[in-house]
Amino acid sequence: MKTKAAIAWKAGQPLTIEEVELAGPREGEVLVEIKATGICHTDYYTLSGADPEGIFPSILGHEGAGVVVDVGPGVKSIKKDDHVIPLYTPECRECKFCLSQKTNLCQAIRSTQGRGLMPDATSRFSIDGKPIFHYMGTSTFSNYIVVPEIALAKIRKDAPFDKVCYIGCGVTTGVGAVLFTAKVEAGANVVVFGLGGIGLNVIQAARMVGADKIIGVDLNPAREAMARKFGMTHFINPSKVENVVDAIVGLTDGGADYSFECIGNVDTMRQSLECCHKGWGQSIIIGVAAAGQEIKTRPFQLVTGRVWKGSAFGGARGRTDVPKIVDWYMEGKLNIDDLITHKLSLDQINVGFDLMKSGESIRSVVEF
Ligand code: NAD
Ligand code: AHE
Ligand code: ZN
Repeated sequence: MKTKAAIAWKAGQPLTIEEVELAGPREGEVLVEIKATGICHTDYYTLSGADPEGIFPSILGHEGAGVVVDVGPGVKSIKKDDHVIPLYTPECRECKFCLSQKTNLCQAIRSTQGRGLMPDATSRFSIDGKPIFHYMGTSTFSNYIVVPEIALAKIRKDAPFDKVCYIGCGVTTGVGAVLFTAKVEAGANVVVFGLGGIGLNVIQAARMVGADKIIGVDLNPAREAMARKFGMTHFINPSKVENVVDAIVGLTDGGADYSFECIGNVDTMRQSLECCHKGWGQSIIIGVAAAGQEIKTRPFQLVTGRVWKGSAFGGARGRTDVPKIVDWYMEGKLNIDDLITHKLSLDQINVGFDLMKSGESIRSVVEF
């Protein structure tokens, strides 16, 4: 079949909207009509050329929601007309990683996914017989996609696609980092570096669990009002203080219990560790830094009990946890609506990247 999609032909160039040939689902695969997709900073990161796994030409996008159109042979857990969120972190429930119960990083299809291919090492997308690569196993900047069954979370049918698509990455990443990775407890002091599409979700989850001080750090002064609405109690603009770490330590009687880096900058990653409380403070790294970047600190920071941890997709197990997060939104426990600041058509997708770069948008959502 044909599908309309935004193609990333080369790093650093705007996407172009084209008709793409899409081959049907094979064994264990599912054809999904994407109804809406968010634009995440990671799409921009890969498009910029900074991602060592970036492959071109490809169809980016990993924050979608849609409806199942057809299933391939052997598919058991998903049927036509199901509403789904594609998962860039699948959940096979069979691999060593899934069975360990220690991580959400299912590795069943990670190697082909990282090479822009389906599990059988081929692409379903092509133009004039030449393959176009998949991205993060999802490629939600295409109206129709083929994905493995293990990479789909089945969600309730009354959830609006133009809102819950954001649960495909940003909401789950931010909320999950608080609930599943850090397990923040009531009364804890929390610091959030970067008040964008991820950081604001960290803030709303910190409020949800009853955190005490919730300190936001961002260079963009326009982020303060939105972050306060989501639960931030104190705002630090790094350009207005002499030393960000000292400012946080001063506000928190010695340091944060938990800090979350939601920028992707190795200098703020260091600050995120060093602003933590001696003996127990944990710094959770969410931001994705460019190829070649490295983090550093004095090892004494770790010797004296501060902890550096990473979090991918908020530590969420997609097929299990994503339907629950959709329920939380539908029950009014999570605010997604106010974070979706812009709605676009596929033809306007490059505007979405411009709005992100200029700091005007929190999330832009493309509706098909
Ligand atoms: P975003 O562009 O919406 O937000 C980034 C925020 O950081 C902005 O508000 C910006 O003003 C602020 N900022 C930039 N540089 C700063 C600095 N030096 N000091 C203080 N503030 C600064 O991005 P997003 O969609 O929220 O994504 C944030 C990061 O998280 C990205 O690196 C993205 O790739 C990554 N990410 C990781 C995961 C994961 O699973 N680990 C998932 C989604 C996104
Ligand atoms: N390919 C990148 C890594 C990018 C990365 O860390 N991705 C996160 C999700 S970001 C979503 O917006 C992730 O889940 N990582 C775990 C994994 O297996 O990729 C690079 O820098 O190499
Ligand atoms: Zn993302």
